[in-house]
Amino acid sequence: MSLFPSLSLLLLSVVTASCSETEPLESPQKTCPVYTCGCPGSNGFPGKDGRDGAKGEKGEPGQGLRGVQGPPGKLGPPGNPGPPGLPGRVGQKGDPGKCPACKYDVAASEREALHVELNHIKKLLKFLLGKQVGKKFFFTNGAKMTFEEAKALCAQFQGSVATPRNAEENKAVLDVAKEEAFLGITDVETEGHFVDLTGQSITYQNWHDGEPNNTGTGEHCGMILKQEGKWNDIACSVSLLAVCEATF
Ligand code: FUC
Ligand code: CA
Repeated sequence: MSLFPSLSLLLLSVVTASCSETEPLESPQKTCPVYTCGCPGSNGFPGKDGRDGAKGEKGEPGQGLRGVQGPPGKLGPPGNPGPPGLPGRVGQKGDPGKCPACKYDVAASEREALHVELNHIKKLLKFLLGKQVGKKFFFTNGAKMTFEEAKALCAQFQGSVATPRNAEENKAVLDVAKEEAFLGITDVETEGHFVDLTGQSITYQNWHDGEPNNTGTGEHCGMILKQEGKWNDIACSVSLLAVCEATF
């Protein structure tokens, strides 16, 4: 270590000690015995506080006890909709719905009773009519009328003027008709081409020899003769027995 700093310090101490034992500087006789310079003044008051320093780094967690858990935070925003789930099982069959157009809602027990009664009436009607071929029934009220009147009468029973489609049906019509009766065929649209009342060409025919001959002022309706159930064309305006056909 150099001796110079220590020597300087020692010298400064001597000067300071000397100055502290001398009279105030205002006295002209009191001078520094070593140097001609003045003595250092006494320390001033501390200066003002400096500005706040830069923010320090976050400290380590404290060692004290952990505080109680705070209240739950605010509700977050709703999440995105999830994918559609698997289809559910097929449910049980529901009750029959009510018919909005129906004025009355008929109970099932009442419907069953009506069904039984309707079947009873059908059975009686078939017995009285007697003439059935397959599902088709032939019947008459015994009255005579024009062809147009016969059509209107049969329409009341959701039926038609009797139109035999084969020999069996033709025999049934003959059995019902106690006299000559209209058939449901006409050639009013095309002379000589007889069609049924729906406009369809007929495939079964049983014309008498020489018929249809369209005699007189014209004969555009068909009829069944009592002779072997043969057919003749006749004027539609004449009055003949009306025989109807319908299914039940
Ligand atoms: C035959 C028939 C006519 C009529 C007349 C009386 O000439 O062809 O349709 O029935 O007889
Ligand atoms: Ca004729």
